[in-house]
Amino acid sequence: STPSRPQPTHPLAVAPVTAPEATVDGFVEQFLRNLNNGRGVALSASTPNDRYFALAATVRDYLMARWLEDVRRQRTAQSKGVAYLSAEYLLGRQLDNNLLATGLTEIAGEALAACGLDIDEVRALEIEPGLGNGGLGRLAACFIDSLATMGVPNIGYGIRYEYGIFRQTFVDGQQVEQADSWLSLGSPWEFPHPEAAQTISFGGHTETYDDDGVVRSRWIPAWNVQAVPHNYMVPGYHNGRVNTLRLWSAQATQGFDLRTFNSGDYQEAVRAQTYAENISKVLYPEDSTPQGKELRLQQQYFFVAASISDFVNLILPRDFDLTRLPERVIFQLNDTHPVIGVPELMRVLVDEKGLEWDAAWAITRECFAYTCHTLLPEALEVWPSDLLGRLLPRHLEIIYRINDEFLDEVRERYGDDEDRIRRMSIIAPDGAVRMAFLATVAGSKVNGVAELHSQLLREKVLPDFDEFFPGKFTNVTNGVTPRRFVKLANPGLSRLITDTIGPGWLTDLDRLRELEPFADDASFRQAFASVKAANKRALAKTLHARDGFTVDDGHMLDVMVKRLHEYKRQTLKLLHIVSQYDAIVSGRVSPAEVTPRTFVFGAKAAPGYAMAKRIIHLINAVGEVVNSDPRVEGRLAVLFPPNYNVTLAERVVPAADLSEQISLAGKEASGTGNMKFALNGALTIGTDDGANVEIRQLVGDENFFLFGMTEPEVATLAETGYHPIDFVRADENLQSALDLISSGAFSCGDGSVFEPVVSNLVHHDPFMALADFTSYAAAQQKVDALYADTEAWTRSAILNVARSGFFSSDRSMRDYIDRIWHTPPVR
Ligand code: NBY
Repeated sequence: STPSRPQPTHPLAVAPVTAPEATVDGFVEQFLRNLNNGRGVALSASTPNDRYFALAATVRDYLMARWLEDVRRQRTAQSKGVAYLSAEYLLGRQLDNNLLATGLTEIAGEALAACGLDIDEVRALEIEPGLGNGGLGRLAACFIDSLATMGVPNIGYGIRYEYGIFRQTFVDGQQVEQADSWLSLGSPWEFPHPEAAQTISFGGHTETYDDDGVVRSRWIPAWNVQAVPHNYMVPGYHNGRVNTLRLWSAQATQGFDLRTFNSGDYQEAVRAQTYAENISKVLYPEDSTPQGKELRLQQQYFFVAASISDFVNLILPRDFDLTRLPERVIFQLNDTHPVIGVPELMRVLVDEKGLEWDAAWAITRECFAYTCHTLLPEALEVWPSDLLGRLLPRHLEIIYRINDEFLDEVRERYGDDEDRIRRMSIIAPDGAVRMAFLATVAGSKVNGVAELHSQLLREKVLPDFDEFFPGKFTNVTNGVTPRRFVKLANPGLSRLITDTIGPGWLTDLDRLRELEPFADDASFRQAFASVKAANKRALAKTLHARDGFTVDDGHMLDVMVKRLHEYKRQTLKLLHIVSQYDAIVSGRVSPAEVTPRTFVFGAKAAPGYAMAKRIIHLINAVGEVVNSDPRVEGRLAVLFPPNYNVTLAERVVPAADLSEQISLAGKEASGTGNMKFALNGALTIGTDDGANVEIRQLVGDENFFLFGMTEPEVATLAETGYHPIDFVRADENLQSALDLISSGAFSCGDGSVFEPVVSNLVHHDPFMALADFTSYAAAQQKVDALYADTEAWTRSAILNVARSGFFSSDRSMRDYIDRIWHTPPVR
């Protein structure tokens, strides 16, 4: 039944919703009203958390009228929108971002000051929602920011994890994980709608039935959970647009519990409730290595089914002709995590809406597109068919039929090339469902996330599919939002840029090019260098307050922040630090000859990834020794602040001089940290990998420190046989650094502590760190040489900024729109 609509008569009730007055007085009034009426406290009795909530509510109030208007517009417009399906959104703090979007930053600061409050103290209380692991989740957050800023209708769909990525602490240098209870004080940014919950089913069996002479299949599920939507505002920058991020939270269904309760087993009823609510309890902290656990498949289906139902049954008009679904939506699959949406849409169209299979398949193939974010074979998700069949029996049936029909087409094209058919089957020989293959068969387009990645995806990961589906594969190089990662993170640089070329660059980042001539302007260089110096002091202050670290003023800041993974090669950097230390303490060089550097690491290891955790331990151990050895004379320092997250990134990135992007060529799909650093005027030392390739092409060889093997060289070395020991023998510095670790120099004389790390490198070295060491060390000497020439360094840094406008996520969104989505902006 249609819910009754109110029939208002009062003029205020029929007028459009309005925002409070955008003045200091208006802000103060609204803030106090929110404090009094929303929190139920007087200013004099308020806690810091009350003030944070009231401030957030006030910012929300300014966005509300626009949001309501955009929600209405998106429902009534006949145009096509993007439904971005992502298991992760690594949002970062919301308050500053939303203040920036509304243009209220200064007014808010003055308003709070007029209430006797310091906005910086209030701001510091926000706990960032860490609903993602790393690059993939942060990319989703950048994309929804850009879509809102470009006025493209978009809903982001995902999971409202009660616990996000774990909080990392170090105990004796070793990682210890703590639960991230980011919701313990509530979140002022979300709008829960329990009354609009969707029922999501699991388990049971399928049966066939006769539908007027047609045999159809239907699903008789065994249990349900409720998916409760929580809406978040996604404001565009200074454009009056507000899109929606809709995250689903799992709740037990009442009927389900009641049945058990009526049978007298109260304990069992509560257990069932807990079981249901576990689905959105915690983010899986594995990055690039899927766990294959049942709960994870439950999470995936839970949010995808809720999202598809939301779009098809609630957002579209009731009588919508579903054969026209592709005119209204594209479901963008952020890696394979939401790929179960493919058979789900088929089930909805065929079983629930009564469409014929072929018609439903034609619609489905147009409605999905798939982005792959990896090249590591172990990172491609597969689901054992018994698990899938137990949890989603109807979906497994649908997948089998999709596969049968697909393999028929393959046979038609190639005859009985059984080898090819085995290679291309969505069902692996062991029965597992290959989700990347399913996404590729179903997707209208498949894209990689940087030129090199897309090329390797076509040539090495999915070559049969590239041949079979000409035109399906494309590239969209990643990008980052300049609002958060330049304007908010680096206000000093933003001011300098705006003073120099005007304010248009923030929504048209190519305009940074206009800075190029200023690289040769001594007074601009001076201003640029003093911004960098101020950012370094600000970081020093943050690290001192946060972790008790001291950062030496004159040091080069050499930064490697990203997830801890062997392919990213934190050990390569660490070996170089150890070799520099070794050179000093063994007297081969005097401290005065060493460029003073502070090395900053930030990295979380997946809790079950033992080698990654050992490497974290080793970094901390090296830091402990190097930082306190008087022979170093303070020329080298290793800092590893725990719990690297978006908030810390916003401090570290603007302060960095040198950006370390040193993955083994062919392993890092793109990287996005690399882009953030270049945009903030750090120079990159990096391999020919991921988006580094494009960064180097754009900023110029002379403004980028390239080292290491290329991807084809890596492939050749792997083929001919890689023996890391050969590279150790060929480089005395490397040999000596490894020996120093083995001697127990960083483990109180006990060489066994880090023996697993050393022996893994010397005997296996799966990511060829040792093969690239000599080349890396040589590139680091070039870094030192350029850094000694302050003017030349600054010039290069300016050119990095001026030539990195391509890496705006606005540009990525334009590419998605042109190559994949074909969604017009709505004015
Ligand atoms: O996606 C990253 C890539 O490593 C990076 O090169 C790229 O820039 C970025 C954005 O395109 N991939 C990534 O972050 N992958 C994951 O986060 C991830 C997380 C969880 C799982 C798999 C991959 N999982 O299955 O649990």
